Amino acid sequence: MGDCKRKKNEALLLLMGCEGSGKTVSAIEGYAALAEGAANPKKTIKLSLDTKEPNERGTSGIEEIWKAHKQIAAGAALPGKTKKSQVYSIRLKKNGEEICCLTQCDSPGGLRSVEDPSDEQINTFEYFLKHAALLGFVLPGELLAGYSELSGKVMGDASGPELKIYLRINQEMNHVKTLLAKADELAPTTPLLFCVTKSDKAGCPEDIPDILERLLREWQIISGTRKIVGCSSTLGRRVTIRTDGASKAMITGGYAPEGYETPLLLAAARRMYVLGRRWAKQEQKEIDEAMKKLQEQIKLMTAAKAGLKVYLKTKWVQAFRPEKYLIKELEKQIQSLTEALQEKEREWEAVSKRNYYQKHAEDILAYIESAYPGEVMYIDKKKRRRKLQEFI
Ligand SMILES: Nc1nc2c(ncn2[C@@H]2O[C@H](COP(=O)(O)OP(=O)(O)OP(=O)(O)O)[C@@H](O)[C@H]2O)c(=O)[nH]1
Ligand SMILES: [Mg+2]
Repeated sequence: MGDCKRKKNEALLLLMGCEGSGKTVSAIEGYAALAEGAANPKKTIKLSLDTKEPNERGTSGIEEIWKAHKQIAAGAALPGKTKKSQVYSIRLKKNGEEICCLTQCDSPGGLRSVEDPSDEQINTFEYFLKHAALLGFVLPGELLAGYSELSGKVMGDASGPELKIYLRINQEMNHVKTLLAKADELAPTTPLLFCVTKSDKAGCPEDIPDILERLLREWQIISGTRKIVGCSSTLGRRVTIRTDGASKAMITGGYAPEGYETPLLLAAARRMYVLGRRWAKQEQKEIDEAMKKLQEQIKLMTAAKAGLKVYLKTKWVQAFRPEKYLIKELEKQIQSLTEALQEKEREWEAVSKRNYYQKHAEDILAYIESAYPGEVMYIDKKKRRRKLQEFI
């Protein structure tokens, strides 16, 4: 990655998956969806990309990716086999204001098809594995459809075409497991993202979360150590693609892409959540320290007041009583310190209201839920299915 170190406000997304699983199409259509703009029904959350201002990485790749999208939309060829890892980097805006930089890595066949990957390719891959906001695995729709068809059959009972499906699932899930073993060393808590691409081949998008959850449970990928999200996308629910003869596939009808912005947005939401959690901790730490000082001062003053009271009880002093006004002074000070302490307590409570990172994360998830109700899955660290809003 050379000079490409992750910036604070940057969300990295790594998409891994077998050859032809739909990674490049996902990268192209994901950026295109955001470049065209996305909004919730009430238009209170509008997400878009800044395609004019170069970012720290010089908005790398945006022109090629846009050109590729225009070609797909116009029915020209779909992308061919990716030969070299590509890193795309773009600024994400919410209601016109930049909230973070989104950087995605698209590698050829998740490195499986590359016979002899270069050192640079391996470095980029490991860098993303280590720093990504989400570790994304692409599972093509036909794999999920196949799994659904097997409906719990064990390998011994499968034969012919079923056995073929069984072996394909075996191969895919073992590959996911191998990559996860590597990720466990480099990034043991990064959440996982499973993207079901070509969902036109996998049936109804509302059913996909359940099938995906079953598959991940069966393969013990839901282990309780990481949060897991799952989403789906397609070039069109009734898309037709010509693959015969031509070197590159072409869309012949039904182009209506959906779901492609979700992986990018989930990565952005996760990054915002992590930054927000860190920010709130620091803010509250400072308030805690101020509160501790105030509590100590109150303690000292209260002790001084108690001491003076005892002193005042002696007969000799009672004749003069010059300290009486001192007690009043002390009481006043204790009162104002107590008020300052209460103010700090209120400030502590209000930290979450000032947490803009958290707000961005919540808004992004609210957009996803409004665009794809019930289609995005979230499983928490207790291995329970939860509402997407609870992902942060
Ligand atoms: N039916 C259908 N086919 C799709 C869809 N998306 C992609 N495809 C097909 O899958 C092919 C491969 O997609 P890519 O995005 O190039 O796959 P990849 O994962 O980048 O592949 P490599 O670069 O070889 O690793 C496309 O050329 C299309 O033929 C979809 O939503 N529906
Ligand atoms: Mg590719």
